[in-house]
Amino acid sequence: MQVNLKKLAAEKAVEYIEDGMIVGLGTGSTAYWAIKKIGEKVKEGFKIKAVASSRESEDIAKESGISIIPFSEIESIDITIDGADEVDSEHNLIKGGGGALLREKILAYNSKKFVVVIDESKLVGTLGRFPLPVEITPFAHDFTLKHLNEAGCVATFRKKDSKDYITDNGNLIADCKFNQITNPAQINAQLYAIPGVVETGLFLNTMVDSIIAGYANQTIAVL
Ligand code: A5P
Repeated sequence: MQVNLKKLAAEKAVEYIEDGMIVGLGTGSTAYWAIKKIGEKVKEGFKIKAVASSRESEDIAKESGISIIPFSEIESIDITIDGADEVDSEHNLIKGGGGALLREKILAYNSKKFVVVIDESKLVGTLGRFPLPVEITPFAHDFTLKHLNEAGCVATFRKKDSKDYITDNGNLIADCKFNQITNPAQINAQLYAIPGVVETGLFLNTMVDSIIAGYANQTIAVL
């Protein structure tokens, strides 16, 4: 039987959650397993409250019996569990393959502990093979795309069913193919400086507390 490595890593991360905590729910096919596991624990009597990084995750959480609370009711988040598209050797991340990077970064930034769950295919030496998602305003989006391209990548608007992909925040996503991002902090700052850029999918290692990776030999490593 083939083991689901995303599930393995996600369920390990759920062990970090303690009764009574405020939990941030990530987005994507790995975070999905964490949400389902948290749902199981809630059914067993675990009392946690959650905030979600996307409408999709909010729906999965509600279906799983997890209470979603408004941000106005909390001061911070105890732990957020989320996936990633790439993790480099210094634990910088590319995120946003699922389009939720802005809300994901807000959750990560406001969390006491940010735990990233991946299968081993996400581990890379240097970031950049996965196109970096950048959320941009619809206003004057062609100008913004032009400046993204000048930053050393090939940037294209993400499409869904041949239409522009629209984020939960009503913005667009530009997927920026760099091939190699050798200095993530510098690229991040450079992209932020472009008016129209709302957020980048670069999550610098200063934001990351733990990385839990599932390996094909069915082991888990906490990095
Ligand atoms: C969602 O916007 C992303 O940041 C995801 O966390 C990332 O794309 C990883 O997704 P999977 O867990 O589906 O691979």
